[in-house]
Amino acid sequence: MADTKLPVEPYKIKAVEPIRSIPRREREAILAQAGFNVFGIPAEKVYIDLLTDSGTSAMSDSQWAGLMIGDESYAGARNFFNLEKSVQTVFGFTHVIPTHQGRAAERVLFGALVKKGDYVPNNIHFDTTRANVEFLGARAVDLARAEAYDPDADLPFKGEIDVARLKKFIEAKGARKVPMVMMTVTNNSGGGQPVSLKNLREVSGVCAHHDIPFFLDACRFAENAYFIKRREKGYEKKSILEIAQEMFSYADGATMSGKKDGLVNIGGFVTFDDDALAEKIKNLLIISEGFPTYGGLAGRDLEAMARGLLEALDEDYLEHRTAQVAYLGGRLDEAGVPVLKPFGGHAVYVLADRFLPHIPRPRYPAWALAVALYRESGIRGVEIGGVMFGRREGKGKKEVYPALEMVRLAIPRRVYTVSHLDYVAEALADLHKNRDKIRGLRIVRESPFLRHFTVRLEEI
Ligand code: P70
Repeated sequence: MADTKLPVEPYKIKAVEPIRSIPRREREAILAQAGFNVFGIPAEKVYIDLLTDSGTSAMSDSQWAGLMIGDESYAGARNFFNLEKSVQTVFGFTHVIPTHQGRAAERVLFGALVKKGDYVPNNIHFDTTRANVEFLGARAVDLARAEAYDPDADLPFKGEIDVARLKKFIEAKGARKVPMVMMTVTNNSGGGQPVSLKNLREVSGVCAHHDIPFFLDACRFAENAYFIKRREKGYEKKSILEIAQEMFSYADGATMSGKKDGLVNIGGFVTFDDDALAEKIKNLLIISEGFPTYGGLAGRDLEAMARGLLEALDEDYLEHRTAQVAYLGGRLDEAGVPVLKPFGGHAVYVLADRFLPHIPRPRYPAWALAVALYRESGIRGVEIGGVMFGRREGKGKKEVYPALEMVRLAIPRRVYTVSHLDYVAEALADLHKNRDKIRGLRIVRESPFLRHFTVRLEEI
């Protein structure tokens, strides 16, 4: 390919979906109506939607063709066996239990393993894993290496677990209180940062020593594998499939949201080897998700995921995807917009506390930035900061904030082109020039779990 700094798309476009920019004053009214929560904005009123890379992928022609061979039998649909084969090829575990999405996989797995008073370590729990652990009365504990919280630390594998801390933690609490250890690949809350095979091997060793099951939160396993190929010594010549297989070889199982590296709009699964655990989980699954060969999905959805999981291993695709993220990040960096580094696998993370130093944490600077970005340019990002991860602690219910206060610009897979990214970069650069005008917010209504999805706020 000709030498270019542009992330040139390794595909051509066969179907298009129109998008439209609406006038600023209409966006202003929509924000007020939505309680200044970008989750409350009708998607048709969004111009460039970087809310999430979850379930927003464009499917390939092969996946669309796969929908037509969807077998909608209640039990034993052929597409289940196709999915089982894909998962067994990549993940290497015997049991494959489909669920409607990642959080359902978490719920049935944790439901079978975790009880009140337990601790579940992770590098950094993302929102739904944390909520599912806490909903069971257990504690979700983050044990990422210290640099994960330093947005300037330029490390190849900033998503790693601090192995020494993990050991100490397990020894302090006693292995009986730790029913499982998880590792999120890539580490979403910490900037979409990968973990190395070396770290996976070490964590696996610690867990094996204490006889604790080790599970990967594998949503973005292919992006993680790509970074290993590029950054970990000795893996330059391995295929993405081989690297993924080695990643999973260190774990006892994985939960998966197919909505990310499964390249589908809906779907997930949990996979592992333990037969007794499979029986327990299938019983839980039948209560809410459905029979174990469909787990809340249509046969056609299973087929799309069976194909998407393999497509996500394509190196040209992964090179382009990570290049898109780096391109947007690089343009923002050049324009003086503070961004987390190095650039991760699925999103650019804007450092809102540096962008808006005049807004204190209790006035939610990242939330304010996400609101301003939509108001000024029709772009929707998401706050990963004080509203999503803040918690009220102690008698006074004083709010405690996470270390990082960010707006995540997640890039949907195979959806946007370079010009869309250019528009985003220019809009944010403009906003940065006028940052003094952005105001903080206060919460007027919130729910006890995952409050960011439904919270209502007002501007101060
Ligand atoms: C995201 C979405 C989902 C997710 C995840 C990890 C590491 C499990 C899940 C659950 C959630 C989200 C956040 C903000 C806006 C919209 C959506 N992450 N583990 O975008 O999977 O959604 O299938 O239940 O990242 O990061 P599922």
